[in-house]
Amino acid sequence: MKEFVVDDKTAKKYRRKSLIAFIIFFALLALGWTGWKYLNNAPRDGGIRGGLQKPLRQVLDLNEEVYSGLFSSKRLVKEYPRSKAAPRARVNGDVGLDPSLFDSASWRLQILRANGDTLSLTLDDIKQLPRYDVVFNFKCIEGWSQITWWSGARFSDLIKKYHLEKEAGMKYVGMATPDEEYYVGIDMPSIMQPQTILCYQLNAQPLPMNQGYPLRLIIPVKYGVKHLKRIGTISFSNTRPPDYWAERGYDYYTGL
Ligand SMILES: Nc1nc2c(c(=O)[nH]1)N[C@H]1C(S)=C(S)[C@@H](COP(=O)(O)O)O[C@H]1N2
Ligand SMILES: [Mo]
Repeated sequence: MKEFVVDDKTAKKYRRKSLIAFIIFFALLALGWTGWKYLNNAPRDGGIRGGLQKPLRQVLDLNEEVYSGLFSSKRLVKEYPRSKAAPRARVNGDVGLDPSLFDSASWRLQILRANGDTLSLTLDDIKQLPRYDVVFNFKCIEGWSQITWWSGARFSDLIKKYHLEKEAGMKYVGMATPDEEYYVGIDMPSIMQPQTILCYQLNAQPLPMNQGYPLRLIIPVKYGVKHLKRIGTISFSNTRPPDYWAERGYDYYTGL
C-alpha cells in the first residue's frame, strides 16, 4: 500500500491558507454584524411603530424613481381569456370592511375636488360610464397570484366625464374606505393607465361584501395592497397621501 505523505512545505502552505480563510471569515462576520447594528439603530421614517429605517426607505424611494421613470401608460398588463379566470377569487384583507359599520343604502362615492367641493356619486352614476372588463393575473406581495375577471369603469373616463382635469394634473390620488380604516396613495400615471378601473363586478356578479361591495379599485399595474376594497372617498394632491401598508414599512410605489 502506498502511503500518502504530506511534506513540510505543503503542510505549511495549507496552514497559512486556513489562517487567511479564518481571518476573512471573522472580518466579514464583524462587517455584517456592524451593518446589521447600524441598520437597526438608524433613524426611522415615522410610520406606525416608528416606521421603516431611513436607509431602507431610501432604497425603496430609489426603486420608485427608477420604476416610475420606466413606467409607460401605453404598456398594458397581459390579459387572459375569461375562461382562464378563477371561478372563486381568493379573499385577502378585511381592514375597513366591518359589515356592521356599513350601510349600503347611504353609500356614495365622495370625490373631493380641488376647489373644496365634494362630488357625490351613486353606483348607478359609475355604471353610466363605459364598462370595461379586465382579466389579469392579480398578484399579492404575500406571494400568491390568481387570474381573475373584474368589470367597472375606467378611472380615466370618470376624470373626463366629471371634468376633473385640474385634479388629474396633480401628482397623486388618495383613496380611503368609508370608515377610513384602510387607505392608499397612488401616483397619477398609474391610476390613469387604461386598465385601472373603479370596479363593481367580479365574474360578472356584484362584488361580494368581503371583496369591496359596492365599489373597489382594480389597478393591474400594482400589487394587491393598492386595490382598495370599498372606496368611500377619492382625493387629489401633489404630496403623497397616507398609505396603510407604506406606514407599516412596505414599499409605497409597489409597481409591477
Ligand atoms: N379595504 C381593504 N382593501 C384591501 C385590503 C384590506 O385589508 N382592506 N387588502 C388588500 C390586499 S393586501 C389584497 S391582496 C387585496 C385582496 O383582494 P381580494 O380580497 O379581492 O382578493 O385587497 C387589497 N385591498
Ligand atoms: Mo395583498
